[in-house]
Amino acid sequence: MDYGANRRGVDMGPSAIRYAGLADGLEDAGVEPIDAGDLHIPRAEERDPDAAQPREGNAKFLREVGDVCSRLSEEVAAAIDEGAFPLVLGGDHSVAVGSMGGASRSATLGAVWFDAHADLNTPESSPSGNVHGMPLAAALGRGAFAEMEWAHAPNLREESIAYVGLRSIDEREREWVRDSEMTAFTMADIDERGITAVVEDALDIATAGTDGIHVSLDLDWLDPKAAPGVGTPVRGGVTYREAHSALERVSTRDQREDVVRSMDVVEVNPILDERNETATLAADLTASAFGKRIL
Ligand code: 4U7
Ligand code: MN
Ligand code: MN
Ligand code: MN
Repeated sequence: MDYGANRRGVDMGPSAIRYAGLADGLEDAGVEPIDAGDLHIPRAEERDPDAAQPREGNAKFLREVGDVCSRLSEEVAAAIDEGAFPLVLGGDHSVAVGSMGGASRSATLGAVWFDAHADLNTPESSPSGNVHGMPLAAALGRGAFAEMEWAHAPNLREESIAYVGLRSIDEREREWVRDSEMTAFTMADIDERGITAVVEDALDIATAGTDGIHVSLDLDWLDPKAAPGVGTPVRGGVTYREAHSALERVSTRDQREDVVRSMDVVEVNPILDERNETATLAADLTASAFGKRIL
């Protein structure tokens, strides 16, 4: 879906990622992928013309996003109950509310947030009104989200959330991240300490005291040179190699401790992409996260 994004077109992300060979990459990683298909998303033309108007403060298409996330949360919880691993393809990052809601239904959850952005705006604080800038606030039930049942991920532990690669943050978000129990590793931390050390720390934080973790990969985490097909590019992101290294750490940890419960791969916008490069990268990084290696 693209209800939560600033630019149209991320709803085509899942097709582009499938086309780029996600299933083959997962098979190379030794997993048996089952494609559960797409959630039904009402087309833009069927949309309520008022829906683009901000509501609950400043949030566009909030009812539509809530409807999709409720259904996604059911699917994610059901997949986990069946012993499967839910891999959610966005779409814009607001889908993470459904992923984390489902993954935390019967378990305490930590999260590692690979993103240029903090995604901690509330409908009150958002400068844009786009819900893809709000999924962590929603899942934590902050601001106007406190009243919205679909938004709550009650077993998501704030102290078990770690950002990796943060470099674009709004003023209110900055205060909130500082005052929060979350840990933020910025690009400066990666510059100083290297990607592996930072990711290991993030995994330690997310796994300590939780039953498992959610991994959220926003493709704008990477530098726009490596991932041009995103709606909110920010210069100075991680390189192609750093990104692979990071997701390889995730799979190594999961192979050792079986801690990863769910993952989403979001914000790939094929309209803005160059030769499906960003979608291909998304597929390759996902294969790395599931354990694909060169040798
Ligand atoms: B993404 C932004 F103002 N913070 O809220 C906002 F800079 O899921 C950007 O990380 C949000 O891609 C980006 O609109 C959301 C903006
Ligand atoms: Mn982002
Ligand atoms: Mn994001
Ligand atoms: Mn596992």
